[in-house]
Amino acid sequence: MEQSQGAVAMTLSPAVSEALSAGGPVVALESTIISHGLPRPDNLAAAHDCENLLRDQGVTPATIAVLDGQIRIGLDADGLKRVASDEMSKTSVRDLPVLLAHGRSGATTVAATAFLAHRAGIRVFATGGLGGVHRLAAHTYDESADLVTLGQTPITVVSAGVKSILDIAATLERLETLGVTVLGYRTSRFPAFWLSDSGHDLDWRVETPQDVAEVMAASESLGCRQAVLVGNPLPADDQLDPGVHDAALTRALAAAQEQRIRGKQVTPFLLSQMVHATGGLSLEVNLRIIRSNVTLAGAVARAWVDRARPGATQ
Ligand code: PSU
Ligand code: MN
Repeated sequence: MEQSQGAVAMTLSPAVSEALSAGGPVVALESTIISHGLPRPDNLAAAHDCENLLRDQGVTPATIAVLDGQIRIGLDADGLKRVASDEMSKTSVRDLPVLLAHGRSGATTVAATAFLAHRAGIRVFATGGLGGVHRLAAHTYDESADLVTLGQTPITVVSAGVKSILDIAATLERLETLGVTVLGYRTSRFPAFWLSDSGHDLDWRVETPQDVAEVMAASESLGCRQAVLVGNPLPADDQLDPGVHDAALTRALAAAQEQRIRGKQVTPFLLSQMVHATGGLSLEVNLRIIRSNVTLAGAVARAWVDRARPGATQ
């Protein structure tokens, strides 16, 4: 269904359109993780898996991408297949105008997905790991647009913190500066994606999806324009073995330096190097992270709509 939000036309899938008009729970999912974050063919299976995990909870999935210059909120099987199999550009907010003007296709990052989901009226978004400040940012200025966008977009993002390929301390400083509300889900430590604990303390901890929904409601009532970030760690038993992780990360970072990887190639390059250097173990952990975040985001989306319906069962 074509829906005009301001001047921009967005195509909502019938399921997403119905759920939003009925005030039902909806969770946005990004497409860069499918196109650039996971190797084929696991990527397509993971995309379907995430959607089904949400449907099993009675939540409508809205995977977001741009196809042939059209903003698509909720993809059909063909759309998911295209994102997983076609060569598609990694699309941040700044790329959206060009894709629309030129009728091009692109897989949306956390930044572009959050931007579009908010405009479609979606309140909750699940990803694997948010982008952040890269380790050599003092020299390269490489900071993900995910951070700036979350500083300007009132949406709740469930993420396993940020990837350990990044400068996590600097990322937390930037989240503070940008006014993003950061919550630890059943933890007081910021997760580091493959690792459950980055070693960095968080100020705020929540215990239930309802707690998250209360914070969202308070943020909205204050008129905050910033996101709420829910850091959801894997249980320690499910994380990547820290020894394996550290050795692989050293190799991955060295390879990026040697090959002078720059710009938007940095994150996909490091992710694929990690898969290689861990003999596929990082991929298994990555898939567990996505499933866990999608499941929690579904529960948060349900808690959010249940708040708005007094007397509804929790
Ligand atoms: N986390 C993952 N896999 C990914 C990404 C994050 O587990 O593929 C993607 C997201 O789309 C995120 C992007 O927005 O990487 C960040 O890229 P950059 O550092 O270039 O902003
Ligand atoms: Mn970058």
